[in-house]
Amino acid sequence: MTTLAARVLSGEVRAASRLMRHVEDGEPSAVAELQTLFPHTGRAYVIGVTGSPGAGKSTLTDRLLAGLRRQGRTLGVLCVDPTSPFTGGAILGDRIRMQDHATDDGVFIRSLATRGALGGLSRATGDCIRILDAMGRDVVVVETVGVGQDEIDVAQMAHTTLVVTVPGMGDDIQAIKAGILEVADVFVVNKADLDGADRTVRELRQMLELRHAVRGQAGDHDARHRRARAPSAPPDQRPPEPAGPREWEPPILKTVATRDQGVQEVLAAVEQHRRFLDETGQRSVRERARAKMQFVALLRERLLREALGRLERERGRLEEVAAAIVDHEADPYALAEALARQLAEE
Ligand SMILES: Nc1nc2c(ncn2[C@@H]2O[C@H](COP(=O)(O)OP(=O)(O)O)[C@@H](O)[C@H]2O)c(=O)[nH]1
Ligand SMILES: [Mg+2]
Repeated sequence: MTTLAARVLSGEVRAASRLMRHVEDGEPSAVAELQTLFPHTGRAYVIGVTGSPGAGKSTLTDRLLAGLRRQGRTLGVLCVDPTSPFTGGAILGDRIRMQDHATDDGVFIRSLATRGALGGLSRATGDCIRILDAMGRDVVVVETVGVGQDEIDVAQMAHTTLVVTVPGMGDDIQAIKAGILEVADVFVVNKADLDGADRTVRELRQMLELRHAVRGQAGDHDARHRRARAPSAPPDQRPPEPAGPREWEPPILKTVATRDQGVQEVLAAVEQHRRFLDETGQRSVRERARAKMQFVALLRERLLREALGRLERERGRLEEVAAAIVDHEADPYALAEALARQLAEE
């Protein structure tokens, strides 16, 4: 057994930190370690906290950690912020803000930033969730900035996703509509001490009602999609549809994270959602979605690395190839086709 993985399994924080660094840097040696850990994963409950920069995600996460610690749970926290390169201020801020927990062995906090880009963030996040899971952490909280496909991917790795918004961000709600809405299990209107919190709650509620109305219509794409994703028995063996639809209604909760107001209600909503997932069998649906997401991220990065490696050996560095494309000296379609065909033939 590889030592780093063995040390992670025994709960050693320093080993986990090191392995996470390798994972983040895309070091090939991490793969064997992750393989060793994999059979020991699948127990942790994953909570996603997503929303715009400055919405108060870290402050809220910090408060949630305190609450979960009081319940006796061990925790892992990943702050995924692609907008903070390397020594970015936000990461430092997170560290300072969460310092209360620095001396608590039951809380393990780590920041992840994009190093290699090219979609490596979701792969690295998925791997780090598994490391924390294998370490035996009961709950893993993943904080992400809610913009972009990568972040939506990451949000989909959670069992329960909190979408944090703040008063007076009409545009923000537009952005939420664009994609994050579908992954929100609990809406949090943080900074409820500021003007306009109730209005934001109303706007969110209207948006949910609208979605509901659209869903209710025949031929609704979303509902069909949802049914199609449910664990499926052959049609004739499928139990009759329950009379009342067992759909989750995302609650909309107001918080003032800085004053620890409303945080217990958020934790209660997470617990309720967890029970809902268990009772309806949707937990396994989520876990399949997550497994799919993680596997696709892994595969994408792995194949891309292979293809780009070959490209570099045969045609020069990616930047040079890009310059050749701009000058019309290289045909991007032909290059991609050729690389894909070569990989497929091996
Ligand atoms: N007024 C007010 N400020 C808050 C609240 N929660 C967080 N903040 C402040 O908002 C700023 C951004 O918070 P942070 O947690 O770093 O946001 P993140 O970027 O979403 O992680 C900080 O200055 C916080 O102190 C709140 O409930 N009310
Ligand atoms: Mg933050």
